Amino acid sequence: MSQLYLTFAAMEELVKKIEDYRKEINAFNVSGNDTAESFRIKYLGTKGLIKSVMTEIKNVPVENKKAFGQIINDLKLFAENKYEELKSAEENKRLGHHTGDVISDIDLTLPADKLPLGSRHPISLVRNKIVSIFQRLGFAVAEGPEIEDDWHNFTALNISENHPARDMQDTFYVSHPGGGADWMLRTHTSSVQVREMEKGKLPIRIICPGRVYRNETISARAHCFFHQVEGLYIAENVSFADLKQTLYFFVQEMFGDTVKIRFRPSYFPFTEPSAEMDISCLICGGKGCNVCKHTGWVEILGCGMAHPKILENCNIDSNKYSGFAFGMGIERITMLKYQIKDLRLFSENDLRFLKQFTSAV
Ligand code: 2NL
Repeated sequence: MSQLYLTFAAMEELVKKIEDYRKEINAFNVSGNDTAESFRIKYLGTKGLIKSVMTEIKNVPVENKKAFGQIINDLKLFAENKYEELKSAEENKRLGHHTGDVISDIDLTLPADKLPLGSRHPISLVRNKIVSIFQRLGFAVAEGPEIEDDWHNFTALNISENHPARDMQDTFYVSHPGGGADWMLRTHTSSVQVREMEKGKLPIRIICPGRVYRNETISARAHCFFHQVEGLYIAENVSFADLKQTLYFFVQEMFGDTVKIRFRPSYFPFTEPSAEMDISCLICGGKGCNVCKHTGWVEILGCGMAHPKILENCNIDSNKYSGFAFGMGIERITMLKYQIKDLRLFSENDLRFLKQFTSAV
């Protein structure tokens, strides 16, 4: 069967039709029933005029097909651009932009969307509380570096060369661009207190909150980093009674005034004598429960009188001055305060956990 191609006259007519459509499209404006959508249906729709001229291509003789394809494609692009113009013209009309007036269906008086509000980390809340209690007793906050040298972290604190705390198993040693002596992540904030003592300004009454690092296997009760507050008071005639009264005040402010304290003898290389302090169990009030392992008491901190040797190490005359020091883990205090059973919750960033601590302590 032979293909029936358009005659020359018919092709001329088709070109004319395409030119007419272009003129119509150019003149189209949105008004009344003439909308961007009616334009789309008329020209660009599946049964639209451009589709219908496209179907004519099959009847165009081979040598003219390419030229026809091009002018029809041009027309289609022209109509598509026009359609986008018409849509934005309609949108502008809807918003009243064309007249410059402010009538619009966007209500600018509506309250803004709620911004999700974060909450403080429980460790921060408890640290702030601890800091503010000691500030009321005249303690100033001191801070120092997390990467320390052997002197400030160990030697000045009377921690001997062969002390197990220095072991690779307990301490994270780091290489330092400056090279030289041993560098490490501080294992306690006592190093900050050494730096304060070395400044030579007395008396000293400071607390040192901060993050510390120990090379421990992570579990419900241990982590490779945790947070500490250490305190140091050095002046003339500071006694163990001053230490007891200071810590008793702290406990009453932190846990309430029905809480009792007790001291047990202990050992730290940097204090003599040394003690650990317990508080009466917050859960059972001392009657005995799981939290206090049926003893009625829970340990919250270590403390003692500053060892004369560390005073001398920092060029402080230990005949003239004496002092007390204490150290506590913020995680431990927080776990007791909120009955949190697993240390790992503090560093997992699970919002379901963190969102529970919105109010001030
Ligand atoms: C604990 C025990 C303690 C200290 C820290 C200290 C610091 C200097 C001098 C003397 Cl510069 N002592 N700090 C003293 C006793 C105990 O911490 O169990 N901490 C979590």
